Amino acid sequence: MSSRASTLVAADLGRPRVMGVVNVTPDSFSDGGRFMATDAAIAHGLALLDLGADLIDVGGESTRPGATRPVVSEELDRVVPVIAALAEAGAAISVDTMRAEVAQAAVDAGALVVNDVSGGLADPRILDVVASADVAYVLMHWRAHSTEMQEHTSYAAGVVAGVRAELSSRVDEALARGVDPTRLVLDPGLGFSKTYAQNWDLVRHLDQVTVGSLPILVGASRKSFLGHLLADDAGPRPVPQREFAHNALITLLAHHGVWGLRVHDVRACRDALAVVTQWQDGTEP
Ligand code: PMM
Repeated sequence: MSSRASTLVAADLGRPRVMGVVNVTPDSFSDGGRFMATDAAIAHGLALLDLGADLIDVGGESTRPGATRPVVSEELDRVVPVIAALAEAGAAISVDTMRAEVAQAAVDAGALVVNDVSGGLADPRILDVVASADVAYVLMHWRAHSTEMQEHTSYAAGVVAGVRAELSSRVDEALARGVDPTRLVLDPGLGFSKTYAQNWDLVRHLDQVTVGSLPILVGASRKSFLGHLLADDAGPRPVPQREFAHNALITLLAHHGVWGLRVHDVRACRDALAVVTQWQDGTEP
């Protein structure tokens, strides 16, 4: 069935789409507290659009390891006014939430994408919200909430087969609840119940992670496996100094073909994608 959301998923931009992150949280690991005020979050979203973001991902809950959850009303207060203002300004908005109530309010405020890091496990009712609205659904691989996710990194058949099998069963559940498959995007969930080495295994074998031919979104920006890779005697590379490595990684991912990249630094990402486009087909960036 053709819809706004399936068109958004299927559109061929000739490059991965860029999802710019706006975390309206006090405690996200990379930008917590910077965009907590509604005005600051809106201004940041508009700035990311100017820099070339295709989608703005607005989230009100930090998912960094060990984070405690906001109550629903707090999450709603954080994200809904930001989504409404950015949608009004013409932006394509994704809401980063695991909660059905927040997803519904975000859709009502104009969101086009529900980005659920729990793939419908944290609050299964979110699948009903997605099924009954004209929205795309990013279904991420997830095993547990942030307080305990790093206790669940054991994959009997290896992380690639394990993530694929678990994504596949979540896709089955979403379809059973009536979610339109043309509106689905999968995400391997880098950093969520994954060791550093498992993240690298996943990015190296993304083609084996997907289910059928569903498109893949990757969120690697500023994550700790990059900090670990670049560690020296002083410890892991600090969050603000991981961008060059991230850009190298997304260049590789783009060259091998992903649907989307979830990033904090939109300009750096668009620059990398311009290089990939030029490399691949010689069209002017
Ligand atoms: N990572 C974070 C939050 N939301 N959503 C998707 N789809 N994929 C991710 O990898 C992802 C996400 C955590 O990162 P942040 O704190 O920088 O937002």
